[in-house]
Amino acid sequence: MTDLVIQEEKIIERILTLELVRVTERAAVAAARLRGRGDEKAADQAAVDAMRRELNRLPIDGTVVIGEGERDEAPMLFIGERVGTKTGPKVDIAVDPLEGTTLCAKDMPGSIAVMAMAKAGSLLYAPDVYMDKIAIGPGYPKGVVHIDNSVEDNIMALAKAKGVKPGEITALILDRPRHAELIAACRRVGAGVRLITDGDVAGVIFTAQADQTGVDIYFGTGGAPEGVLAAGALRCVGGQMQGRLILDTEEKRERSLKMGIKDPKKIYDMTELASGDVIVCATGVTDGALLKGVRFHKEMIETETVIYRSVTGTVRRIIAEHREMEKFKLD
Ligand code: VTB
Repeated sequence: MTDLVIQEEKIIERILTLELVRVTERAAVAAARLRGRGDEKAADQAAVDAMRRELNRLPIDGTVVIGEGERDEAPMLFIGERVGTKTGPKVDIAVDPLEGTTLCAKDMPGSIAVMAMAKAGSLLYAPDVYMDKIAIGPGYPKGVVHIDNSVEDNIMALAKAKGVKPGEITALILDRPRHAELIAACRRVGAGVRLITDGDVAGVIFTAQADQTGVDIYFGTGGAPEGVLAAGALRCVGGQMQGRLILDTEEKRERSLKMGIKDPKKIYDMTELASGDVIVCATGVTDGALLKGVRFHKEMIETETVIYRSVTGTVRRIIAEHREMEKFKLD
């Protein structure tokens, strides 16, 4: 088989790119109705319900590889659940119907409804564990940073490649006690640290837009599902990312082995986290640097969505005005 044939086999029907928009739009609007109400679970559930219903309308034979959890703990969008009309192409689906549930419950910046789709077998079948991650944007030589290098070395190398001083580098890190040493190490070498409370899918994507966001590098431990979604988007714009699952108990190692992960210490490159033709789609729930949140008007609902498609590197932003959304009841 030639490379070309392999490539073509991995390519997803182009029209599906736009179909995903409806899915994340619906999830975002459902969550936005519960924005700022202080109820994370209700907002998450609303997004899950809406995303699942809309996914089941797509002409795909989809399997959720990254979802709301394993079958016994998630009644909907569990890992392994089949979605779509089952008539179309076999695809992997990764969902995070409400990324940043706390952000939504508190109406703080950056919560999004996000999902990815790729030909079956393309997305890492990742258990819901932590992942150690490092990511930078496009334009750097390959391997300039590495997950196993010291923080100091990574920042020095990045600064050199960017042509600035280490003190002119900004790292984005989740504000968690587990990151105390990481944060201290960044500051020791002179770098600035921007802390976020949640939302590391967007956090990784920020590195790809350093001019606008001011973020040069993403470091730290976040959710593995979020890592796969972020890798899909970053692949499209050409940054670099590595991830390593944190399988620190026998139970987690066994669970991942069942999912096909043989080497618990493996470092996954961006293209191993999300390979082939990956489409990532995200709609803003609350306002954020990546996307504007949902706006409710008298007879119209406004949403902003971004869609990344890795095979062509296309990034589309869709601002939609929904006038009939409420008429078309989802059930
Ligand atoms: C991060 C963050 C997400 O999970 O991935 C985080 O970016 C990791 O888990 O928005 P902890 O909260 O336990 O640190 C989220 O907060 C989503 O739940």
